[in-house]
Amino acid sequence: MKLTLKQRQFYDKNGYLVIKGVFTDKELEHLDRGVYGAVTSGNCSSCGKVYPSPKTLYTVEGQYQNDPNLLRIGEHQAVIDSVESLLGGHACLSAFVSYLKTPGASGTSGDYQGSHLTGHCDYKTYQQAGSSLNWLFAIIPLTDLDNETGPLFLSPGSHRKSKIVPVTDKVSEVYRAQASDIAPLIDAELKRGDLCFMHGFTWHEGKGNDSKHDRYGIYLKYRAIDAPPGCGPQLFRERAFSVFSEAGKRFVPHHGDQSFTEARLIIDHGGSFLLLEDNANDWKLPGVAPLKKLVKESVTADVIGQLARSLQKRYGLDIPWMTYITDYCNEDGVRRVYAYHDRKGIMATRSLRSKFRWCSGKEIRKLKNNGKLDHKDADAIQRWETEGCIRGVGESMEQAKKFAH
Ligand SMILES: O=C(O)CCC(=O)C(=O)O
Ligand SMILES: [Fe+2]
Repeated sequence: MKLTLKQRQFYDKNGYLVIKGVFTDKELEHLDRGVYGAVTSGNCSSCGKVYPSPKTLYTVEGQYQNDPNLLRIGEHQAVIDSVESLLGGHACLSAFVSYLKTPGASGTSGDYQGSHLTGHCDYKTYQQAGSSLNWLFAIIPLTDLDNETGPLFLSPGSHRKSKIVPVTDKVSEVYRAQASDIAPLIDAELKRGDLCFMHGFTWHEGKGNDSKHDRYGIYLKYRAIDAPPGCGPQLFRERAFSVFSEAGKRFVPHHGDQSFTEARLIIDHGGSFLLLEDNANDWKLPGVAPLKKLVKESVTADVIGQLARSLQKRYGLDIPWMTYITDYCNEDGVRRVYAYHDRKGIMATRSLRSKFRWCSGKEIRKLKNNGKLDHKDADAIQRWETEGCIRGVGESMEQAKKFAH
């Protein structure tokens, strides 16, 4: 399904687009089966409440599912053609969630920066999907979101009130719009079988379920391939990845069954990189290993938090933000690497203990060739230097809440 120029212009102006009646009854029944299969079998999060408990939100995370009825919607032609047209190039899934709210369940909570009690914007530096600088929602309601069931409200044009502002030549931050900056939220009047695209900066609110039936639907998040999440992606389990077709696997680039066991940081001061002495004259990027057990709801933000706290505690390095570069897998688990641009030279000028050294790109390559620097560290530095990405800042939840704009 190709979007018309008019549809793309509507999306650019309003930060959302609704296409009516996209899915066939058969396709919708597959999705029903997928959502209810997960909810009734308990393969979802619900604070331990067995379905059907009243006033309960059941969250089905596609990352942990293996049912084609549910997962194959992530590569549905009508969805991905439009997504890639709106994001301006190749895209991938950054989150795959289905929400089911039983009668009496409340609406969404407010923005984390506190300017609205129920409406919010999901660009968040501490979230695996929300911290990309170019992402959107593809929403597929599976019930009519009428007044009783709980409409999806959104604020037309609100996506333009948040601003992307460069921090360095490689990384940008977002000045997030506040509730007072945006137009009033309106009912998107979504019905079962519609497809709604919503910009990642668009303010919105899902109302509570005052009806006598379940309110449920699919909320997919896609990001442009060249706009990685500042705080790093969460991994789809291999069993979820394997459900996608050969052609559809490109929508799930981050997958694996291992957990995060280590995190390292590239500190870049004008093309010089900070290395830490390893044993016997070898060098490595500073970091933390092993990581302690991660908080399930915010794994990626927790990795940043543990890395930041460890670098502060062990070496006195204060890192205000980091941006995700890549992951390396070995038998023990996943090592995640981030970068920080020490633009002001705060770290470069302080007297670091002798076990640190600053190295130019040339010295990095020499150390690597002499077997004195881990190849993965050298690779991460090269990616940071050469990859043409639109990178945003990633933060731990505490940092995001402390330094919020
Ligand atoms: O309940 C809804 O329709 C909105 C959910 C929401 O805010 C979200 O998925 O980010
Ligand atoms: Fe939201």
